[in-house]
Amino acid sequence: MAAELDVLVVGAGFAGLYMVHRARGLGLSVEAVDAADGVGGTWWWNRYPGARCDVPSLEYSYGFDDDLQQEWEWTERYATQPEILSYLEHVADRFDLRSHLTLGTRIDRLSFDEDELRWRIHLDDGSARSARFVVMATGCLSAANMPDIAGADDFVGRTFHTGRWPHDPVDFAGRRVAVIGTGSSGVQSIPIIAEQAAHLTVFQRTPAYAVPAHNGPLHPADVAEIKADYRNWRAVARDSRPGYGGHVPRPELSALSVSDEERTAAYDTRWEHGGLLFLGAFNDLLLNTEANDTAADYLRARIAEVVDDPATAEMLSPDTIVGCKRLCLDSGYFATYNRDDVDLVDISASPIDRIEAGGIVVDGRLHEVDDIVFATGFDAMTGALDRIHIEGRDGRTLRDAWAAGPTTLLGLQVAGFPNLFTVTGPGSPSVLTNMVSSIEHHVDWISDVLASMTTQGRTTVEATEAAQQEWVAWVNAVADLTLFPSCNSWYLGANVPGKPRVFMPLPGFPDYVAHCTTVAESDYPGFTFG
Ligand code: N01
Repeated sequence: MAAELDVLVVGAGFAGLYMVHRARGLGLSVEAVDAADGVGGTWWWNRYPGARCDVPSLEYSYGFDDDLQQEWEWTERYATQPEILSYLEHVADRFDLRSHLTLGTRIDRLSFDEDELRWRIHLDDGSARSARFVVMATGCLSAANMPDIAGADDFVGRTFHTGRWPHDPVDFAGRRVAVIGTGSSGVQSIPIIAEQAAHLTVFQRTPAYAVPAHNGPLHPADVAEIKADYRNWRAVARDSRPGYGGHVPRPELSALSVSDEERTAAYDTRWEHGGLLFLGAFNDLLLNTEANDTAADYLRARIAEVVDDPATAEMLSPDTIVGCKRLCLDSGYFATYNRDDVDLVDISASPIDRIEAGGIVVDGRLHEVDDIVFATGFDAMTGALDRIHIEGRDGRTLRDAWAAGPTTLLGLQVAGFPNLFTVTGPGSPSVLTNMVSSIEHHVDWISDVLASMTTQGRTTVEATEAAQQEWVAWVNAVADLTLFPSCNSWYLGANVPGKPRVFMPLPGFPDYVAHCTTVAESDYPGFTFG
């Protein structure tokens, strides 16, 4: 493997693999490095029971190659983790990417050499690289958030984190299991763990809103219809707010402009269809609290219908804005609480006191368990970048630059870090969209920059401080127009103690894509070239 590269890519998930493919296509020497022993990124690590995507398979997949999308056969509406992983392995083989990958190796340190105008890269196997460009394809949800709970080391049973699940099958049969956390990972894994375990205790800090997934096998006729017009299907998706579901009619009405019956009928239709586009029932659900309340009331009523015990139903009913935390997809989640062998412990008012050898103590009471599953999420969007020592101009680290919260231009570059790009970085729509749509858009945009620099003999590209400040202000202003910042979500960094509270993703995918195109067509205002 060449020590001197044109492009070093960090990560070999959806973003890293496509970046390698594009960079090689430009005739650049490229290598991707990933700590995992295989490709897949998120889908390599998140192997917990029930792990599957919440964006439909036919859209949560690459659109850059028509043969690939025509040939690959998804089996279910929402693909399972193993199926997505085998898809990414197929992509790595089909496009002959493996010779460009260094797996099972972590990048310890990246530093920009201002004399040579190259990045120096140190890997944990003791080897080094030098590259003109570095592309951080590190994922938005890849740095596991493990809460610091007193006594955790004393626990004698097994512990797991959903985002770092073992590769060997985990057998919960006959065991008393605790799950801490009720976000998407908890909501997906809890019904399956409950079926396997002798007893399950769920520790809930904040209840989650969930709509039915209505997952099931894909019908060949529906797949054929999409594949007959796949390019157009993708184009329509790219033009939709979340980067998928472009064929679903856009909401034109306010939830407050219709009668109660019409509103309920609209929610019923979305409920019966299932999926995250429930929030598209009206055009103001994430803009107006009163409108949002109508959705919240609807979803709470649905919980009360399913959960037999009114006290448990009450505990499971959120009182927050619907959608300000990512909505979850339910495949038997709420019904699980009707089982005699499942208990729910509310830790909103009184957090876990400590973990002891035999279990978890809350309010002085020991809940005896054999296994603890931490479904406690991620240090989202910045965590994976923070965990690498990245040193830009004047020895300034990215950690220091982002001490008060992440700052980027377009979510793609950080001032003071020349020739370093972040795929789906903070300040871009990323996690508010179909990630694959955002990833393809970013990788294409970065590839265009690299191509134009080669043509024009430019050596460095860097966001200006002024343009970055303007962009950050814009992202905050847009977020403040919405209800997104209104609760303690990982979008805001609120789930990680001490993390600055900044709303990190930018709502509004199509406008963002159009803006990035204008920037490229205008020779990149806001960026300087050396
Ligand atoms: O993580 P989360 P996740 N003590 O942060 C709780 C994507 N994803 O892995 O809300 C006790 O959402 C925390 O409580 P609170 C998707 O984008 C997608 O579930 O902070 N509890 C919360 O209940 C998703 O949004 C899919 O009060 C603690 C839970 O742990 C994102 O990944 C599947 C705690 C964490 O929920 C993250 O989802 C899985 C503590 N110290 C993930 N710390 C699909 O595609 C945290 N919690 C379907």
